[in-house]
Amino acid sequence: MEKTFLMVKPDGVQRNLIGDITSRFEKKGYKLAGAKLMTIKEALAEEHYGEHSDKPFFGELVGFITSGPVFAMVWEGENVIATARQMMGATNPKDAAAGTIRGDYGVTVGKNVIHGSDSSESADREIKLFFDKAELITYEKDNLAWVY
Ligand code: FUP
Repeated sequence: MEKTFLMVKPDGVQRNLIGDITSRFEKKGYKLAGAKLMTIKEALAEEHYGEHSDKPFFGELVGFITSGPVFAMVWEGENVIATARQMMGATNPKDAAAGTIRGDYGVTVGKNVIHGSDSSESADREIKLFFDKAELITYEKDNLAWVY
C-alpha cells in the first residue's frame, strides 16, 4: 500500500496542532503506520532538505526545522502522497486554500506547519531517513461491523 512521510513542523507542535492535523488524516480514512515526537539534528535536516541546499533560505530552513520538536509520521492508503499534499495546501500559506492545513493555520512560507513528501521517490527516501523498519507497524483495521 502507498505510504507517505508527513511531519508537523516545530511551529505546529508549539501551537498544539498535532491532534488536529493527525485527526484530519484519520478522519479522511488513512492508516497511521508510525509516529514519533523527535528533534532533528542538523545533519538530518541538511539531508532531508538537500534539494534546497543552494537556495538563499536554506540556512533559515535548517535552523527552523531543528529549532524544536517535530512530530514525524508515516501514513498509508490509496493515493496518500498526492491526497496529503492537497490536504496540506500550497507551500506558501498565502496561496493555500481555506480548508487546507496551511490555508487554515499558516501565515508565512517559512513557518508553514507541515511537511509532506511530494512524490513516491521522496516518500521512500524520507521514510527511510526518519524511521527504522521496526518503527513502522503493519496491522489490520477491524471491519467496523460494530460501528452504527
Ligand atoms: P513543500 O514541498 O510544499 O514543503 O515545499 P518546498 O519543498 O518547495 O519547500 C520546502 C520548505 O522550504 C517549505 F516548506 C518552506 C521553505 N521555503 C521557504 O522558506 N522559502 C521559500 O521561498 C520556499 C520554501
